[in-house]
Amino acid sequence: MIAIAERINGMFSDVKRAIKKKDPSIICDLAIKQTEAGAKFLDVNVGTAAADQCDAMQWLISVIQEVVKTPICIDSQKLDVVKAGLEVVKSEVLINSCKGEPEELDVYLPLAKKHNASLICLTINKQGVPQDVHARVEIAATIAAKAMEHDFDMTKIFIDPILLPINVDQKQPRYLFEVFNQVKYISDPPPHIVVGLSNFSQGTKERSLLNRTFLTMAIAAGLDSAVMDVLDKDLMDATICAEVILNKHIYSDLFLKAVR
Ligand code: THG
Repeated sequence: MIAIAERINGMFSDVKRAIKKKDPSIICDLAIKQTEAGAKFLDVNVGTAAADQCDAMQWLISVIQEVVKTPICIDSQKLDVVKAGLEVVKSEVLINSCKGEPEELDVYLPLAKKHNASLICLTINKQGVPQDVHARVEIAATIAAKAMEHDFDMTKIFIDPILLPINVDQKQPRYLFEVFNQVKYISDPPPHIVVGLSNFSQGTKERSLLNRTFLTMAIAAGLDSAVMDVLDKDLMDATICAEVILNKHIYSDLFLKAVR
């Protein structure tokens, strides 16, 4: 599992406050804790706290890079904020995200290539978020075709089929499992598949249980990455356990420790 740690996001009130006051302590603490918990990337999202989002992105990344070497995932819908982040990032980097439309892919793929970055592409087009399997897979195929056209390394593409909260439409989880299964056959090698896991339980009770049960089922269907709460130990344990069950790690009685 390529775990992308979700917590450095201006959506959370402590991070929002830290961005406003330019107080590095909370950010450093989250960077270190999430790294120790097994994050492969640290998602960095400025949210709505800052007047100048480009400046806030650069400040966050600089603060993080003072304490950890963990790769950064620049999370913004705005191209200028992504570019600002790319200017200061020293590590391996993942751009989060671009829409699966040809015009947007023609901008983001060359940008990612220039910075040797990986790229999350959403299965969203001009019509919005498709609600069925076929339309999502079709957009995923467009993304893969564009990546090939730009001679972009497919193992640096992450397809995000958009995970919606379970209380919005209970048919969606099964659709997503089907999408995970189909995306594996889109190219050889296939792209990665990623979701924003905590979306799934927004507005519900039993958030942690819903998230980790979805994640173990999703791993079985082919999901190999998630923006997730790596500080949720039960979630991380369930992830490791699912991967042992799928024979991705060797079983031993100490498998949780051994895989960590
Ligand atoms: N796909 C991709 N990137 C993403 C998402 C996605 N990045 C952002 C988001 N979705 C994933 N990250 C989060 C982070 C937090 C929450 C959900 C998704 C969350 N936050 C609490 C809530 O809304 O209830 C906030 C709690 C608080 O304020 O303390 O659930 O889908 N590529």
